[in-house]
Amino acid sequence: MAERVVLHYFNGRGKMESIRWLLTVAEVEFDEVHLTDREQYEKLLSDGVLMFQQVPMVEIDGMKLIQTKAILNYIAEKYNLHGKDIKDRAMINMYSEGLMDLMEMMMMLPFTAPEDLKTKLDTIESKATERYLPVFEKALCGPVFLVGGKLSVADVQLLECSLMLEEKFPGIFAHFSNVKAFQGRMTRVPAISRFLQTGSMRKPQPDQTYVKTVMEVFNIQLPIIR
Ligand code: GSN
Repeated sequence: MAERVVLHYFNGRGKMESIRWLLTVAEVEFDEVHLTDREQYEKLLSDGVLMFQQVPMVEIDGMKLIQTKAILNYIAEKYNLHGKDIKDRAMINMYSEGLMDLMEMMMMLPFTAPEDLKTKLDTIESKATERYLPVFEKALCGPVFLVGGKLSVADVQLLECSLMLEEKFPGIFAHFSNVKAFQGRMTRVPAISRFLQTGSMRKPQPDQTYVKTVMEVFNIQLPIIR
């Protein structure tokens, strides 16, 4: 029997959350080892399992994979969530990169100086509504999925991103009815519906405990984002 997939990361969303989402949609069960202190991180470093001294790290199929995109691509390829050919894949990667850019902006919010928070939120909201959402609204005018009539990693990331956006900006989809309808369809997929219920492996919005742990593990001072 194949060994279970093990995720090494904080007990929070960060860069690992998209991986949790993708495994969930692929219906792959996983375990998690949470980084809670500096010693644990130093042990991973001294064991030589973090190629670039960074997490996320995922144990899968006898490998210890690092780099979020490489991990997502491996899972997407393995579970047929990466389109039918290289042209589909190019489109999927384009959408996926755009969504990661937007989600990374939101990921950094808890590490932002309080006096800069409003400006950062305003920038994210206007980028979301003027740059990113129009692209997805157009792509979903008719089709059920973003690329090739088939569920892909880009769809999973769009769903994750749409839920993150709504947490910060309720009503943001008022002028993006195709994206909102897509979100509704996706949340009715049984594995996704289970993931959205309390007690699943989905992580809540980052809180002060998460921020404090990340800072302690990496020996960093706040604010790291200005
Ligand atoms: O996408 C990736 O996996 C890499 N390109 C970046 C991973 C990364 O930045 N990991 C951070 C923690 S998660 N947050 O942003 C990390 O391990 N930082 C420690 C360090 O020394 O860089």
